[in-house]
Amino acid sequence: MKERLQKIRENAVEKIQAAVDLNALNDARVAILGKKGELTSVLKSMKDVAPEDRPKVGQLVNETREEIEKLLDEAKNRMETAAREAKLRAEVIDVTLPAKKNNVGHRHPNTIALEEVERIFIGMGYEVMEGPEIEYDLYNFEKLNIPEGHPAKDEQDTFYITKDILLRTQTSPCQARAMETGKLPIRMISPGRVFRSDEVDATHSPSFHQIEGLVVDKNITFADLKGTLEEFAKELFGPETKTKFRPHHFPFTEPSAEVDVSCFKCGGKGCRFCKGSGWIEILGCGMVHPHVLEMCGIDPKEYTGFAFGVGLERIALLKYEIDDMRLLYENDIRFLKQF
Ligand code: 2NM
Repeated sequence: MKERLQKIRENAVEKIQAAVDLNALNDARVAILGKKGELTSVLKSMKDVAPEDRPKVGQLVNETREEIEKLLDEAKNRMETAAREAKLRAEVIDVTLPAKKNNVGHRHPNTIALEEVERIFIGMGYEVMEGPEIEYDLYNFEKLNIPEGHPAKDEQDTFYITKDILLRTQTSPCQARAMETGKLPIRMISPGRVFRSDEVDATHSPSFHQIEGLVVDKNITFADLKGTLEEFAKELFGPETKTKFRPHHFPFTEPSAEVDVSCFKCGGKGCRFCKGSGWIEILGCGMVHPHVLEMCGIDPKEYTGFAFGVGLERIALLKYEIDDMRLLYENDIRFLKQF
């Protein structure tokens, strides 16, 4: 019996030394101390040992067992410590490496220009009100005094979805909707995307952005319109800026005007930027046509109003001296980074 236990012990030492990892070590433990293990089978055969020898043999078995368990535990600790050390070595952070560059994006030139225009009008007490890009013909044309047969309604210029539904060609439908609510007075701007069936070139795109403004109250006159837009031009292009109102025609305003600002590059003397004229056209405006007020549920004998529309891209191109609108849509980071 003593030799058998000796053999088991030697065998165990060999198995434990041969174990390369924790799994192999566990296999060794099961093979020796497990239910069907070598030492366990010795315990099972105790019944064949003469009763008087049993205490002695039992003690021997226990000693062997304790010895093997001690060896197993030591091997396990050794492996775990080695694994932990390897992990720590692998996770070492080299604090001398250069830091990763943090790439912070910024606003698109269109957005910068939009926020500038919004800031100016909010400062004058205007609300910003947006509306749907898909509109009814009724709001985009009919209520704005653009009737059936008007050239603006041509399929060549407007994206129709059905006979009555289209992609808005201006943001004035937002203003028709605001007037219809009957909440007066109104001081609002409506910025947003608009659509026209145009070929792409340096100054045209089938989708661009407009900011339209509307004021409706008692006793609003053309003087209010002039004062407001002069102030806007000074805020946007600098305090030296002069404005010029030229008669024009829009179906939704009467009278109507186009507004030029003195060239902010040459101060009005004439340069390459203003094509020698000293003036740059920036927006259209006018007194809201009484028929438009009426169709939107406002009594033109009691209320009057003015309205205006500016192209956002036009403002961005002018302000940042960009000569091709397509650059605003290509999203080339090398271009956008400059603003
Ligand atoms: C422009 C020029 C002139 C305009 C008119 C209206 C409304 F809804 F009140 F009739 N909104 N915007 C308007 C007037 C727009 O864009 C060049």
